[in-house]
Amino acid sequence: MSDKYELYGFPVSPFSYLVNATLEYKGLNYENNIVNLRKGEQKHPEYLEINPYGLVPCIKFGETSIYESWAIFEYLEEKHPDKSMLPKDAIQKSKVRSVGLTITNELIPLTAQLLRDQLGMVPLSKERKEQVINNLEQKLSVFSNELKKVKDFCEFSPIEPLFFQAWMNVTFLLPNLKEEYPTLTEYYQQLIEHPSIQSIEQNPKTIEVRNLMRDLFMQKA
Ligand SMILES: N[C@@H](CCC(=O)N[C@@H](CS)C(=O)NCC(=O)O)C(=O)O
Repeated sequence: MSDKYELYGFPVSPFSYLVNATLEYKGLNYENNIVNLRKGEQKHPEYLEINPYGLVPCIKFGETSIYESWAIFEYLEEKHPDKSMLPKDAIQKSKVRSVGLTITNELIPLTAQLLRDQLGMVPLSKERKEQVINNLEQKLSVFSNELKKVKDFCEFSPIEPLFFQAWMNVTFLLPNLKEEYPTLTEYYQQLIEHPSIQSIEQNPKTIEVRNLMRDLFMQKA
């Protein structure tokens, strides 16, 4: 019997994107439920029953729910190993995790600070904003080298969806980085063509959220 998964996510979140792309790549049966972070739906009591921390993503099947994007990914990878998203070799596997976790733990939190500032949620002083941008740029330089070493270990790993959405967010805020990091821009362009990413991008729910966020940023600009 194949499990039917309920995905709870918000497409512009790279963490949600990782889980959505994993479900897509593995060809799993799932329903995509949008938790509108702009409306605060992640803090609604019904959602807190699924993820008591009130964050996306989360998956639910039967009575079980799992939160934390990497925990969800690891569960799906173990349960549905056919289309593996990790290399078999232990060293390569750890390297892919290192690079993927750097996106999660280093690049995304810095970008999130800039996004929250741009939306007026948690404004940054001019000085602090410059520090965050410098820090992000330094990390991107290292990341761009590290990525080269691992990107051919696996056809599609957590790195691809995490990077795809994170880079979209970074360059939305700082468009000049597209030219500063041509290898990252080129990699992003290649990823747009990937069938699992195409499938998410063509989903009307994704398009709706992307338009919503774009309008919101235009209003704030
Ligand atoms: N470590 C968590 C992070 C999840 C997270 O921070 N999600 C953000 C979206 S990118 C969220 O739900 N934010 C809503 C809020 O802070 O209220 C994971 O990997 O799943």
